[in-house]
Amino acid sequence: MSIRLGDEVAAALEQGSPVVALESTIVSHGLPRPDNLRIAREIEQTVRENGAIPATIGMVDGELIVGLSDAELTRLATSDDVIKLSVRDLATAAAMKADGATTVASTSAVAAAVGIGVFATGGLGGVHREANVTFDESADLTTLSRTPIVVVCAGVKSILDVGATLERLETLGVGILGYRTKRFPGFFITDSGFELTWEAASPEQIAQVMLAQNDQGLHDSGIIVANPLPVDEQLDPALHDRTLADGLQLLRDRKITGKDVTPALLAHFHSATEGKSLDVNVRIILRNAALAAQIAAAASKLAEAE
Ligand code: PSU
Ligand code: MN
Repeated sequence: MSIRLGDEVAAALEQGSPVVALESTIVSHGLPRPDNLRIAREIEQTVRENGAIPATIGMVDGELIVGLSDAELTRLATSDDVIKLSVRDLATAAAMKADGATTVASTSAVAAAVGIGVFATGGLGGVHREANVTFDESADLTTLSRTPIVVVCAGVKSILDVGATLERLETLGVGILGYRTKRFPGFFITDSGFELTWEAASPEQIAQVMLAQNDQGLHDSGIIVANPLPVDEQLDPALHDRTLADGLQLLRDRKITGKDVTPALLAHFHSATEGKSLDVNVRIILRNAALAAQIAAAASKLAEAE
């Protein structure tokens, strides 16, 4: 894979300074315009304020870039021809000189390939409701089964089948740590209703887990850090349930399937809640960016002490 590193990211990786990978699909497809560009910049700023260098990943003109410049980020946030790229699309999109945004799956794969160990996003993809018929399961899951990276997220979107997603993650050997909780978060809502085995108390402890995994020679799978919103910041659960039911009906009516499902449901949430879900979504991402930066900083410190 031919990958260009932004100057700042290249220097940080060279020195062993903390770096946090960020995805671009949330910018191009997950957040509404024109807020998306401002939010993308805020995410990067939050990573900096918490002690790490942000590396937003995406493709411009067929070039895969780790650490988009502000001009490149602007292009992916504003152009109408940005393709949502999963891992399987990366080579074709490069050869075809496309502009593209990377998902959790492709961001994880590219970040790990250049030696970045921590990645912040909003919510992970997973097993869709009715997947027993549609087979719709995000490549985020299978990619994490073979990619050594820590992904900080607020669980999986409540639009998915959360129980089935957790079962698949177990089968695929992907570890999950609740951050200061044993309840798996439900993205817009604090608690998805599912219990976790492991709870991490601090960024340092998560860095210890990364080190232990490496020392054990188990270099080929990801770890999910599930970071829930405080209860008083979640989307009102009743509003959430109503919006979700309407959204699922809308998908059926419009026959929306495949990679368009996630962006369509998120857009429905943002318009149907009159921006309430957007505020919550932004809070989620910024909190995850901060925690990811703290984990990356702790991991760098630990590596230095070795
Ligand atoms: N979660 C969000 N917003 C998003 C996504 C997830 O809150 O935009 C994106 C991520 O890039 C994730 C992708 O990897 O959706 C999952 O898409 P799919 O279900 O098609 O695999
Ligand atoms: Mn899918």
